[in-house]
Amino acid sequence: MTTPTSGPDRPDAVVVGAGFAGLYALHLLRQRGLSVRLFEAGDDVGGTWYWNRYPGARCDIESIFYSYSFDEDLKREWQWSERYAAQPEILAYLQHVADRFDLRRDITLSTRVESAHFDEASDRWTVTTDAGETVSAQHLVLGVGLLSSTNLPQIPGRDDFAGPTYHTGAWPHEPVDFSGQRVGVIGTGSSGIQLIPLVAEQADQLTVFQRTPNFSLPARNGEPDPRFVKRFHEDFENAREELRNSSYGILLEPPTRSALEVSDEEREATYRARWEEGTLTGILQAYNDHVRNHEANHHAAEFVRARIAEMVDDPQVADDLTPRGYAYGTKRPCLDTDYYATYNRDNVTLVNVRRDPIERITASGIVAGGVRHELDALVFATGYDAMTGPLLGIDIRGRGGVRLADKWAEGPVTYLGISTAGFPNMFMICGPGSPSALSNAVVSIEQHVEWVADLLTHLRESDTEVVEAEAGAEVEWSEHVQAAGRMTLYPETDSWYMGANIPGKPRVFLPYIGGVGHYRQHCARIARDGYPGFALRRPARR
Ligand code: N01
Repeated sequence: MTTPTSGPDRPDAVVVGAGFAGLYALHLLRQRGLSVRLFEAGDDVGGTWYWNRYPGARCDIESIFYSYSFDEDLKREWQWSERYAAQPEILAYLQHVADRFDLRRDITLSTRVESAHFDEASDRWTVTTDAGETVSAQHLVLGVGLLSSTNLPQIPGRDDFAGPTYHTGAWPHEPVDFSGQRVGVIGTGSSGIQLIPLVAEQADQLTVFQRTPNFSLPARNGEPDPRFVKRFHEDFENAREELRNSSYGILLEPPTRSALEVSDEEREATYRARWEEGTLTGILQAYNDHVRNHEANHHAAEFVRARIAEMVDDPQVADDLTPRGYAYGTKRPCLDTDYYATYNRDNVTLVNVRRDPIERITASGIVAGGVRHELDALVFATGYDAMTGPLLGIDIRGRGGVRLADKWAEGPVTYLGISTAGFPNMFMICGPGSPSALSNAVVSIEQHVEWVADLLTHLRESDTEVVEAEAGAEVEWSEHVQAAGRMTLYPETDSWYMGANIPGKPRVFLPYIGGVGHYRQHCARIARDGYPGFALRRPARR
């Protein structure tokens, strides 16, 4: 009996995850003639935008940028209703993409990939799912997301709470009504900052438990910016090229001057203008040294701190909401609608848990600093085991049965954030060591997917079929990623970029800060030069 070369349980590639990354990977690999199976744990496509249904969830990069650019017609035909679209609209967009490109026929929903083991005898991946299916694939493409492995902190008594509990990243599908309730929210990152104003409007009482205040700018959401819409409609190719070769995957005039070379008046005027713009990085990108130089950073941070003091009526609450002790931008900054003003409401209480630590969760609420806060519902806006969590959540084993979790025990080591030695034909989309979290993820996803598709095409054309990062190349790249990080202020801060939000997680700067355009050119050069740093070979057995 001969082994079939393809079929539903023997595709050329298995793609994991049906978010922005997985959907495009499925589309492009299929276009390149590969047979593909995509597995998605959710009951529908959408990834992050399927799971994050909490009130206020929306993107904070302008939707015209935070959407695919691989297809001009798709770009033209989808009109975003807002500058920063809300979760239902982004989910509808991804559902539209799945239908428009006929992706669903190769997607298996409601099915979680549990393990992926590399079989050296056949040079193929054996992938098993929680539905009991086993598939053998030549390639494994991991589009599992950066922020999809939820973090529920180990607070004493966490499971004793008698009322409903929610995590922003696993929000129920049925509407949640907080009317008449006393609601507690733990966490004031991007998710908490979006959710808190809307819960405050609905709930009887809202108590926010804040450990670290964040820097947040007003979103000034509204109509999509007509300048950008026009550019993409009239000058698609050039606009796309500019986006793809930018520093962060957004159209932005790169700063050329230091914050320290201008007068106080000029700096203040620039910050004020940027404050009015309503963009995530407006102030940070006003000068070129905000994330490299403490003094420069201090100016920008002080400007935002002064705005918080203006917006919050109670001076003690304003002080508690004021971020200090870390450089602005080194924890992921936020964009909000009415966040600070929410604390002027009579039904909102802020608990500074640095001053009044959470002692325990009880059946009826939270005890912090000796005070009992009685609650009917509790929301964890406590973030994610970022970047490595979703990958290590799958039992991945490479050559010699080595577990990825063991290989990365001291932190992730990758070549270009795409590949890791000992795990042939396995590709991470926006893996650790790529711009990913420090960029517009959609632009970075497109670059990775296209680069991987080109590599797989090259393997076919050169009759090699097996590709693996070389150990030396990945060590060199990973050292470069850390060295680039050390040129900035990021490593000084406890953030999820550093793995510092998860107890016991190795402290490693997870994303690459070299910039989207620079990184793109580097990857293109590697492809052009015949993939140095990768070993290409023929398969063990067809
Ligand atoms: O998570 P976070 P997130 N006791 O890790 C606190 C993206 N995103 O879901 O800072 C008390 O940022 C924790 O405190 P601290 C975006 O990239 C994008 O909000 O660790 N508090 C922090 O305040 C973002 O960065 C969008 O001291 C505890 C909060 O919980 C990323 O996802 C929207 C605690 C977690 O903040 C993650 O954002 C949403 C404890 N034991 C998310 N443990 C947009 O596009 C944790 N905290 C707009």
